[in-house]
Amino acid sequence: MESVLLVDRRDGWTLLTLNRPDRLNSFNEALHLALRDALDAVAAEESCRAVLLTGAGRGFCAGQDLSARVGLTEAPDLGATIETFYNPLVRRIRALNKPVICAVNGVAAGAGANIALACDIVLAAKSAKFIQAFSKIGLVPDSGGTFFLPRLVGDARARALMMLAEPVSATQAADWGMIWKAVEDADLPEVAAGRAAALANGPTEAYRNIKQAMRLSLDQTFEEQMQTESHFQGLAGKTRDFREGVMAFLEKRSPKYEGR
Ligand code: T3D
Repeated sequence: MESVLLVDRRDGWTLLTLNRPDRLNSFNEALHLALRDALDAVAAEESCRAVLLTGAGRGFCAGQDLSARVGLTEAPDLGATIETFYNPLVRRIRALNKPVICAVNGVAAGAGANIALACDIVLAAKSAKFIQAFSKIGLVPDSGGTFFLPRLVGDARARALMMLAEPVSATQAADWGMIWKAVEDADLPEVAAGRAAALANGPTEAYRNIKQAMRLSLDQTFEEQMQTESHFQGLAGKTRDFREGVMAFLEKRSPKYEGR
């Protein structure tokens, strides 16, 4: 049987493909565990300096596999499944010590939409859609959706998206600042791989600290954030990549970053 997650180690970066295409790559326990293990593995691999997450087939991810929720006789404790599966996944993506690009190749619904938004850079095929599908089945957004969406698109749009559960096209999502870019469907794999390769050849420590500084900026005051910036700049100034970046600039050549 083919794996529910395809892990493809490329030159300096890793492609992770959600692989349950006949269920629109919705999450069952096996997919959760496989993705969790893969993220832990790439976090520990020094040779991997960027991650690209995408989906197999025509969809990116339809959130929770609802067939696993059929025939429940008792009221399930969904809070517990969120704490056990979705929250640890989103925390891993946010805290990963290297950049994560998400290539949304098709529909991203429910937790699938919010897992995409948890990534550092989101590219989407023009035919892709983002749907906060939760309220359609009587649920509330999870996987960080109530945190990310108002910050990305503003309160008014976030509320309407969550309550109306209407699809947002990739182009609209890009216009609203919900994602970075919408690209032609046929171009998505190549554009996303190009970006992952570029990040894999970049100053990894700087990227890691950009992630941390951005994470802190969501909760901190201006003064606290200024201190955060000086802290991280202090660290960046001690990296070999900073020295290389400056030398390359002065010598008018492309830098060769080592990621440290
Ligand atoms: O339970 C907990 O642990 C709480 C956590 C919740 C997290 C969540 O993510 S809740 C939200 C769950 N997701 C949804 O409600 C989305 C359900 N899916 C859809 O609304 C639609 O499928 C889409 C809008 C995403 C796509 O529509 P469309 O018309 O392009 O495709 P389709 O025909 O509906 O789906 C294709 C197949 O995938 C179909 O199977 P079939 O008929 O070909 O055998 C469909 O049943 C299956 N599929 C799609 N989404 C799911 C799914 N199967 C299981 N779970 C799904 N989420």
